[in-house]
Amino acid sequence: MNRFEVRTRIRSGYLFGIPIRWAILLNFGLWANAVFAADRPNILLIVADDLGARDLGCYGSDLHESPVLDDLAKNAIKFERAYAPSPVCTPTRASLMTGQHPARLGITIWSEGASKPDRSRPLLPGDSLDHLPQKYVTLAEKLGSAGYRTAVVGKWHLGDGDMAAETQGFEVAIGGTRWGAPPTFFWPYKNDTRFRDEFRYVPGLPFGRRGDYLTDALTSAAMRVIDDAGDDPFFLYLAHYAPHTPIEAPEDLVRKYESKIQDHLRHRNPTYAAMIENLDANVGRVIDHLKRNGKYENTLIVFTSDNGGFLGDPKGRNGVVTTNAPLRSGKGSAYEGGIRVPLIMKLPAGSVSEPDAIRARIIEERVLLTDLHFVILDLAGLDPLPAGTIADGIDWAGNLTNTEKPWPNRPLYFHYPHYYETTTPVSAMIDGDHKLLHYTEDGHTEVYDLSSDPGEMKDISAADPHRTARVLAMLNHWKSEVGAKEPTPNPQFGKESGK
Ligand SMILES: [Ca+2]
Repeated sequence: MNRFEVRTRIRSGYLFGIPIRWAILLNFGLWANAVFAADRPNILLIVADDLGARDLGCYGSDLHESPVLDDLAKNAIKFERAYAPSPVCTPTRASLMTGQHPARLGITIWSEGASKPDRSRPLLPGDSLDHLPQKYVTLAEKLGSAGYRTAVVGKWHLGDGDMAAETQGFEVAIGGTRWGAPPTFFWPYKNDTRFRDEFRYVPGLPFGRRGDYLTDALTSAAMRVIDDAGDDPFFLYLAHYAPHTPIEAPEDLVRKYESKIQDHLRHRNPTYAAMIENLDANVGRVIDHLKRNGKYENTLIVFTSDNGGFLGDPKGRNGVVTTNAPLRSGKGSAYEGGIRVPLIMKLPAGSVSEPDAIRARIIEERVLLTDLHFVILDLAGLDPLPAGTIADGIDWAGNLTNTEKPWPNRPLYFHYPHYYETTTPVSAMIDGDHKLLHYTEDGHTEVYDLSSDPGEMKDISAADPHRTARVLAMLNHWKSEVGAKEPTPNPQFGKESGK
């Protein structure tokens, strides 16, 4: 009897011929965890940083090469319309860990931005926490209590000290801090001068040599974690810093792309391209390691990114980084380029009854990364929604294993009460193909039909003002329900400083 049969029998009311109410009397929960932990699938959750929706070969890049992920997408499940719940790092990561929306968590900007809110603009940003409070039960805590060995390797960005990853359910944490990026991707991954106003470092890695590259080192650490889990099921959150700034990559790969750049290409940053090819090769190293150790088949692999591609700072250190075209805008924005991300999943063997028929699929439905919290728990054989769970995502694991099952319909919400190079404070709602954005600073609303206008070029808010008003009211209702923090007028804006 595998775990899926067990779950079916639990639903039927009997297990091993024992009525479930007796099993509950026998403290069934703990017993089941002890008996079946070894049978659970391993979970490898790889989250790239700032990787845009069009940055991989299989998602339409005309420059970046990503043969490993292309191959995984072709032979597994590729999502065409996956959304991060936030256009920036920390909120999306907090949402993955908790299954709650960033606006409900009160975490709406990256950690450093929450610590030092921008007071130079017409609106003061909505209040945001700079860490994930302990009161939440994280994905790692849930999986850990079901017998998983839990590790995070790479970016954490949800606090340090009392809020470090080690305090949020991860037995092992390597390479993560409250910071969103390393000062450099080259050994020793720290700065000898201050990075803005901080000395930054990447903790927990063994000795390296000059020229060693961070994505390679994190992957090696992840492979050791897999070895150290032995025969226990593991949850490995492999949170690569690449391809976030600073845009730096191994020299040989940069040269390769320098020779490939042409004026007509959409993607034209050779160093960024090299970061992505290196990231892809490192995903390949982990996959090969799983295969060598006989763990690949029973591992759920999820590959995604935390927000849309970073357009860059044309006059700054990083230059033009990427474009998410034909999607509009990029990181920070509630337009599609800021919130759409790649998402590829490989199911563990045993989770589907006809693996060949339904493993390789392209899914067009709109999904939210917050959903992954529940989908992963379900695929791990746990109850994703025990009584009392606050869920801002839905569990569509059943749709992956049963192609006949209709996908649930629900609106998607976004709330970014902050400024960024690409935006002023904005909230948005997607209902079917209908997308509404509301900009707080000047109060204007835009509406797009994503089916005919995926690039959000033609604002149709005036075409049906009643519908626009109704959808805006729904968005506002949702914001008040989750307690979304709003920006407020900045009384100091426009006044002389007095100096
Ligand atoms: Ca990010």
